[in-house]
Amino acid sequence: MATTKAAATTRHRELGLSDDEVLAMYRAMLLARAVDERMWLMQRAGKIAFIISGQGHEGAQVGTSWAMRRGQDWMAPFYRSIAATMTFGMSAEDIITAHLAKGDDVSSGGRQMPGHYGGAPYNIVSVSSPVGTQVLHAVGIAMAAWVRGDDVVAITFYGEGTSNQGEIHEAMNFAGVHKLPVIFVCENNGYAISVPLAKQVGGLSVAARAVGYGMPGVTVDGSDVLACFGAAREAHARARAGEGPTLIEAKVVRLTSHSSDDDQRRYRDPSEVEGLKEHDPLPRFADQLRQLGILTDPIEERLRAEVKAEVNEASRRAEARPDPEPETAAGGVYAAETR
Ligand SMILES: Cc1ncc(C[n+]2csc(CCOP(=O)(O)OP(=O)(O)O)c2C)c(N)n1
Ligand SMILES: [Mg+2]
Repeated sequence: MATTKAAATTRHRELGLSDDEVLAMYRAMLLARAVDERMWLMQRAGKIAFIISGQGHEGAQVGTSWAMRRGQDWMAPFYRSIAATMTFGMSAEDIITAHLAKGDDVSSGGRQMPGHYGGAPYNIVSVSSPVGTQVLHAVGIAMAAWVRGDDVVAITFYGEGTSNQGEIHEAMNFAGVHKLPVIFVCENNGYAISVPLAKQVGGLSVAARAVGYGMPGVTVDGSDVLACFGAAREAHARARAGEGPTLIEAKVVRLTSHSSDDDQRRYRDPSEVEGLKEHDPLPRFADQLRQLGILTDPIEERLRAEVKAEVNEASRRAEARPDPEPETAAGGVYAAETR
């Protein structure tokens, strides 16, 4: 065990992370999971129309987003990006408010579907429903930064099913040709709703395609937060140095059904679902931090109590916010309305 401890100690320090920072990363994951779980309850209680969960993806999201500069870089997320958008600045209250479609929600004033995160104050571009469009947006942002000479890196997230869409290949090839400062994070959870990986990705590897786009492709264990951080930190440095984009494929697990409208028992064996728990990034990170003595029982208790209080307060405040005015329903849809 001593060797493991020594190796683990060097690992986060070698990545430039302090003990406090890795604990903050763990807290961020706990908070994202707690917000996610609370929203399932709110959906079941009829308060939220629909929830599409990030449970199982938190390690990849917190790890990669942690390498970005909040308020300077840009993020183009997807519908599972609860932990990523929260790491980039959105609060528990922002996320819950958006799901409740309240009138002053930062993402869209209550006019987007649940899971369509965004926030101008946070440099987070709004999610669009057709999967993969956000990848083009990230490349456009990186292109604009390059043209203007701004020190900006764009990061975008999407699933492995989405990685087969035509515009993904166009976006990546364009970014590769022009060496744009963009990081592509594919959260490969092995399913596109009910369709398993073998029926979506011919070569079974998303990262292997990177060579054809003219960029490095890295495969990481998405349940290993530090591995994800390390890959993103390197990709960020490469982007800033003018060396172009990176494709990171994070192998993650989808711990829930695709969404609250789906029932994975119809296409996933119960033993498979049970086996996913060992890849849950939360207990895995907790174990690593415990081995180092960074996480102890009293610290874990304190963190869980803080997170619970934060989610309670966020839900209370979000529920008390006003609904949108009916006459704003078509706002942002027709050009004439925006004048
Ligand atoms: C262009 C387009 N096609 C189909 C859909 C319906 N759809 C929504 S999510 C999804 C699955 C995407 O799977 P993946 O990219 O692996 O992401 P995951 O949900 O597994 O995280 C599909 C097919 C859509 N929203 N947009
Ligand atoms: Mg998938």
